[in-house]
Amino acid sequence: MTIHTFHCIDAHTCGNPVRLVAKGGPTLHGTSMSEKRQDFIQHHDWVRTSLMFEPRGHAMMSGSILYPPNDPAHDGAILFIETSGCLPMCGHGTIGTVTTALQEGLWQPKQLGQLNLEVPAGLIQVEYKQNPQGQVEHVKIYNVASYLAHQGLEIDCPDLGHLTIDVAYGGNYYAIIEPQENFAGLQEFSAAQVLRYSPLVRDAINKVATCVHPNDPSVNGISHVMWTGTAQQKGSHAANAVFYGSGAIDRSPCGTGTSARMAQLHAKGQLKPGQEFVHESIIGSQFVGRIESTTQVGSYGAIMPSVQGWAQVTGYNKILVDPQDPYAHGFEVT
Ligand code: PYC
Repeated sequence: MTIHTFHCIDAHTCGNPVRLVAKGGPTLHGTSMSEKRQDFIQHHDWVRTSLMFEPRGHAMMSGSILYPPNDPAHDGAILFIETSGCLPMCGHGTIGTVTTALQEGLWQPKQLGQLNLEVPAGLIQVEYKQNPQGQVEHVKIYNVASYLAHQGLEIDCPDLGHLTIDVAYGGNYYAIIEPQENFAGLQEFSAAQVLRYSPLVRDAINKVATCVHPNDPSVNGISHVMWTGTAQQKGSHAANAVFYGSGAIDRSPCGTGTSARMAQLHAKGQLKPGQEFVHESIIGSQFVGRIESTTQVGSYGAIMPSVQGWAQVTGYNKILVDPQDPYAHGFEVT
């Protein structure tokens, strides 16, 4: 039996891991990254679980596989892999992937300082700043159109009580919990409480809300739960903690989450186009968000968000998956 070898470069974006698979990813069928994502989910998901779950990964592990673009006019294509599945879009994953791919010479941009990248959620533009030493100092993503899908949904969360929740899309669907009677705000909540209540909220909200992307029905369901609160860092406008998978809290401020949050605030008249929105994570790291313009997604009013952050490469990781290993495809302790 063949031992599978994956040449990975590990990085983190503002504290959250990004394991980039530079060599060893499967060939995928399809003419877009959305179709290729479906092919991966149906035929190759073991690659994700092997590289993301224990013993090679951990609850927060997140990564990407590089593919050639489907349209040669573009610079590259990314498939996102994570403990929670194969995301349509991942903001911190894009920032880490771009930083690593450029620093390691895996992509040759058609135009210096800019990239057009295909992701399963659509086409995204990226701007980056690379210093003369080759270090990428920051990456700004012009993310997919983001919109408020549901406002004021009511659920009962066991032990916490009644909660009123909005749902917004920023590349994934987010249940957004703002401070209210039974939730005083993230600053009053522990990581253990985020881990305890988020799966309960996610189950309950998916029972009362249907979310299907108007332009791509394969993007559906509320996968992420965002708890919001008062900023703790100088320069931040708000704080958040995003729960995903079966036991992960994003250590970064969450790119798709920040996009979803800006869409929600814009729809409620609390954030204007052009206004900066500095979002802080559970460890205090910051992304700079901005509403670039407004648009429509199906019948929904939407925004075109940008999110800027930085990443750091942490090491080279040649990972072996031996089919004879009883834990070849990984495991989760839940
Ligand atoms: O940055 O979009 C993001 C993200 C999604 C899940 C974890 N991070």
